[in-house]
Amino acid sequence: MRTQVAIIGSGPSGLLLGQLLATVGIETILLDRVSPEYILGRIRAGVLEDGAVRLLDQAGAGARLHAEGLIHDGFSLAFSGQDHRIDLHGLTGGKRVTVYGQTEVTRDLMAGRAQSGALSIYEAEAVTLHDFDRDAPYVTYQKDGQTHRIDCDFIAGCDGFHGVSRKSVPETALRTFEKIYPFGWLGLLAEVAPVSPELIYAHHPRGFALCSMRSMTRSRYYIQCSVDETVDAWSDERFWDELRRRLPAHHAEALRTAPSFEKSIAPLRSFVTEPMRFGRLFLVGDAAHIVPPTGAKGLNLAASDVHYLFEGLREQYRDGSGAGLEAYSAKALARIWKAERFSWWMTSVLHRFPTMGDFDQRMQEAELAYLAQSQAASTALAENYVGLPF
Ligand code: RFL
Ligand code: PHB
Repeated sequence: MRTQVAIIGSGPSGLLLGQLLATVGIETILLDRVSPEYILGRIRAGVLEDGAVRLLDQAGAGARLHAEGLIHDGFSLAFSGQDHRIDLHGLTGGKRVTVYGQTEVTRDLMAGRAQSGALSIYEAEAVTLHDFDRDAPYVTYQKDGQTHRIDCDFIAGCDGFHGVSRKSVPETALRTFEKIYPFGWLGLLAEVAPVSPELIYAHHPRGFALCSMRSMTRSRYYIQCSVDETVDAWSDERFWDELRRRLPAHHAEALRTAPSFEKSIAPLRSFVTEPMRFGRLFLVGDAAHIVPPTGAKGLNLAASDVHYLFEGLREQYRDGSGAGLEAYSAKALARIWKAERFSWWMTSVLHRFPTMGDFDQRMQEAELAYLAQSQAASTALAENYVGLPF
């Protein structure tokens, strides 16, 4: 088989890139290790920046998002038993975010790809990247007991943090930066109205909590937990009790509960690989970088990477110029490091670290109080939360 761009990974990065390339007639074949059903069973991001929404529109995948997504003009920072609203819309001159689950983004993109007739190969085993440091790269994989080969011009490594693409690059050719946090997030999904119409990011001496949602009848809640915790140790009752303890009293009283239908623990990590290009291989999204979810940036960063790579590939095929592809890594990384800083900072201010003493607790409370009172400080928070330009 032959294609122009081989895309490894059918998460939001790979699917969005494929749909954007299809709009300008660039052919792709997409490979994933698992099935579409498995991918759609993963519950992940919930908050989209305007830039990500624009790209989904450009890819022709925005219709349901506009019909069903919830526009949020602000969120609450809860600490010392009180709410402090961050007015995203007012502080950023009219910007806002859209609450629409990654599962739904992925479903919409998969439907678009199926409609366009582009080839997707799921449950592809032993995906291997070859000769991307030369002129004629190719990808091999196994399916139904046979080895297959795809020749291509470029390979887009959109296969997430545990994928094969980054690992195919010689270790000496890349530099990685990593920070692992000493806690995780336990997340729960339930068919029940959210406790409040806006998200609540709650700081508490017992640990961080987040009240989010997927719709006005479906809630997504998270509580900070220790890294060695298992889901089995958390009955729904225990989860709801712990969540209530971390919220201001009026929210704890208003919280409505229902049986959970998904519960999972995610570790928190910051990670960046430099550079993001090796010859004809480009790393995109979680394959190149990870942020802790506190700033809601992971999926949005994947979208901005895709934008830069799409523009580079379009320029290459339309004008024969490699300038955009040359600039891909530097442009993407400039935005990534700023989102890394923001996500690290949100995580540092809002979580309980095992080494914290009373002094550190007061420092966090003072920082949050300053944020709530100072227009300059809350503007900086709002500007990053709605997304820096790209
Ligand atoms: P994905 O989604 O991990 O997709 C990678 C795909 O590659 C496949 N794959 C392979 N295919 C072939 N061969 C191999 N060897 C392969 N290895 C892997 C996988 O099966 C998979 O289908 O990466 P992508 O596309 O870069 O997308 C990144 C986002 O998924 C991620 O950044 C976000 O989910 C992060 N995130 C959030 N981001 C936001 O912007 N806003 C949020 O509110 C937000 N909340 C979150 C989050 C992530 C979370 N978790 C669980 C990590 C909340 C949580 C709890
Ligand atoms: C979510 O709804 O899953 C979500 C929302 C905001 C975050 C992280 C996750 O910062």
